[in-house]
Amino acid sequence: MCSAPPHELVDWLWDFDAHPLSDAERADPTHQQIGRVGFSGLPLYKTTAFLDAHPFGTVPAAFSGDGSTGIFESNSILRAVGRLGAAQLPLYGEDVYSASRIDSFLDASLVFCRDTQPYLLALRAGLPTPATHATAAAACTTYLAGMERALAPAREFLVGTRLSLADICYACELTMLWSERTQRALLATHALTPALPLNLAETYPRAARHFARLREHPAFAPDLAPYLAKLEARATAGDPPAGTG
Ligand SMILES: N[C@@H](CCC(=O)N[C@@H](CS)C(=O)NCC(=O)O)C(=O)O
Repeated sequence: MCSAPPHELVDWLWDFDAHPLSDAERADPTHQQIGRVGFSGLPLYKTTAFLDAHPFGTVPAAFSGDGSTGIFESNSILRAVGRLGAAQLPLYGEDVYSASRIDSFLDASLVFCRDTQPYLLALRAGLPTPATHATAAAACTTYLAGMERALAPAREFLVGTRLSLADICYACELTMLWSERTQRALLATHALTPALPLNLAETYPRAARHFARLREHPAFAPDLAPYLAKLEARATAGDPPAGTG
């Protein structure tokens, strides 16, 4: 497995054997592409084999062990991990129905992501627009209302009685949105407030509690806790002084 921060991917060769670009690879015209999402207008370097395996040319990108089969879309990569590790840890349901219900949550999460990604990318570029914000805010309302209902009256997990891919995906989606909390000053200059309500625990108490539980779960905490703590520290540092906001 190999990974790099998103901003470094412009200097990598996108391939089964992904690695930082050599000068010769950068100069090879067969590798040169123009990014569309998240790398809009930037040159990217993708091998023909990568594009054969990943027809939409996106990351995250997973492969079978021999590199012959590409798996794209993050939720499908999540499913592959769930299937590969089923004997050690069943995360993808106990039968056709529970697995399909997990799929239902993964699909709902993809729709949510589709509507929030343009906003998060615009925010990262320092250019949030009312239109991308409105779409993201509406997506948050739909997604969180569904999660709130799914967790009623006091369910511990989204599907069945154990942790599943549905919970993992939910934790990742909310974590992505958490980053906007560090951008409240920028949002305010555009007369906008975070699309994911700051008073989550009051508006969607079960959904908020579930996220709070998941971020502390031993399987999530090593990755999520430091990342969320960093975001929350930056968010607090950017808060207006008490009594002025
Ligand atoms: N829904 C997809 C989104 C993938 C996606 O949009 N990836 C962007 C980066 S955020 C990308 O690879 N862009 C490459 C390009 O524009 O050529 C997923 O979850 O995998």
